Amino acid sequence: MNKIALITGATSGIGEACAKKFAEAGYNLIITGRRIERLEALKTTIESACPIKLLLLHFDVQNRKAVEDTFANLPAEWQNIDILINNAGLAVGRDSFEDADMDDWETMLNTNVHGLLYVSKAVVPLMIAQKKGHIINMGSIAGKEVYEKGNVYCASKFAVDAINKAMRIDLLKHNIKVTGIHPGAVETEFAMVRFKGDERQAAATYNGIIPLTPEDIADTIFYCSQLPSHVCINDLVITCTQQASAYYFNKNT
Ligand code: NDP
Ligand code: 8X3
Repeated sequence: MNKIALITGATSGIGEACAKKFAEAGYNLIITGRRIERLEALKTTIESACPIKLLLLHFDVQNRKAVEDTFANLPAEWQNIDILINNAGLAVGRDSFEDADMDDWETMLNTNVHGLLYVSKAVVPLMIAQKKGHIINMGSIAGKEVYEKGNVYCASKFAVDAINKAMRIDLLKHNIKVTGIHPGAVETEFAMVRFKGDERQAAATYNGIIPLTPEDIADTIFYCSQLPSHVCINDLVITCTQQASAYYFNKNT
């Protein structure tokens, strides 16, 4: 195995689970995030179990210059990226439109939309040069249905859904696969971030259901990435069995 997967937002949750999954399969990994100590800890964990190479890239995806500078200085041996998993993202706040904080909205749009674009623009030329590649964009069920107090988080994931479709059309001529993954509730640090550290509200997100795990999503992404070169899963919505849509849950009472 001499393949490279780049995973953004690998310091927790779905990104971390993807890093472990792809490392077990022998991929060399570029892992990114803002929390460098988490990246270093993950590197140590993976290296103790898997004979692969890891490159840690430490930047905020909202910072266009930091993203551009990082990829402009990517070592030659790390440039043949086979798979890009655009996973870094977040929700901040869950407030009605009239009460929501403009800073929260900007953080979500800057991270989930602009950040994904900055990283993709840096990596796509490397895939075009190889005449192949696979971009896996992390959307959400929130990018398929708008729900109460989801406003701008939903808007950011609707944008990811549109960018995913647009990338697939424009990159078709370059033999680059583009896959959108749209999970429902997954138990990660997502809810703690959304509710700004309020443990009670975060825990309530998963009350009465067995949610998806980050490993469920990593397994699904890995499956999508292992299909024959002529097969591309375009779009995939995945929920736990007790969730049917953004609104309908069969909660244990
Ligand atoms: P986590 O909070 O556990 O992980 C989020 C990851 O994104 C972290 O590694 C974090 O790294 C990174 N990240 C966030 N902001 C930035 C930034 N500005 N720059 C760089 N990295 C950043 O949540 P999840 O694993 O659940 O979320 C991963 C993705 O999955 C997100 O895009 C989310 O919207 C999506 N998703 C999640 C669902 C869920 O229910 N959990 C359902 C559907 C989609 P660091 O803080 O170190 O920078
Ligand atoms: C995360 C899932 O339903 O909280 O994207 O929007 S949801």
